[in-house]
Amino acid sequence: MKLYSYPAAPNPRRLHIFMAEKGIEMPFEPIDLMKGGQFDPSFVALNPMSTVPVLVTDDGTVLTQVVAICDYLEALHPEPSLLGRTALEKGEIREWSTRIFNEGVMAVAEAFRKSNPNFANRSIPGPVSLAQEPVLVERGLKRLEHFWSTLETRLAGREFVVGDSFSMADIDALCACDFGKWIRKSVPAECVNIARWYAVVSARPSAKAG
Ligand SMILES: N[C@@H](CCC(=O)N[C@@H](CS)C(=O)NCC(=O)O)C(=O)O
Repeated sequence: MKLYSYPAAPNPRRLHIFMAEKGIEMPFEPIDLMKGGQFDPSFVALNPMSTVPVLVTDDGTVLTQVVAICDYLEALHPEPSLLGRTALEKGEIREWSTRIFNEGVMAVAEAFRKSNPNFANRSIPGPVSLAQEPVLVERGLKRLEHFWSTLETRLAGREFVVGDSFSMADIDALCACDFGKWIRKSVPAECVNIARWYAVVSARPSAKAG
């Protein structure tokens, strides 16, 4: 097995925290997104979408999506469970992970990629060249406000996003909160439930992965 990644970026970080929680280590090749490593022909041959992370399994299968890689690794390393043990836990974790990704991570991505000069004509990851649309920055920021309020409500009276243990939903929420800092948007001061939860999950050793 071999992992190609750039751990500091938000999507790879989701995977690196997941692996750290499970104590999974594997051969690793850094793909430096700051230096355009994702467009190197040898990497494009592996993943034509030019995104990280990428996992190549022992039989040569290429997985390019964080959720797919996590599903695969959870099946190989079930403990500790991060994707749920019961049918209901699995459903609820997927429900919240997906919402947090779409409503939180993607809201920040929208505001970040559509405004940062380093991403001119690269407003979405991958090989398609698209101009930055300032209107999407505003939209991303509004979506992010809505996300904070959704997460704040969800965490009222809860230690973790789903159930009574740390899961992928917490990993995704942690990465969404930290990604917000890339656009200088910290969790609003009035979100006391998020602040309490964040103090706990960001103190886990795995949070340093990525
Ligand atoms: N759908 C992919 C998305 C991965 C993705 O967007 N990765 C970003 C880093 S966070 C990337 O590789 N960006 C390359 C670029 O910006 O050119 C997944 O879930 O893993």
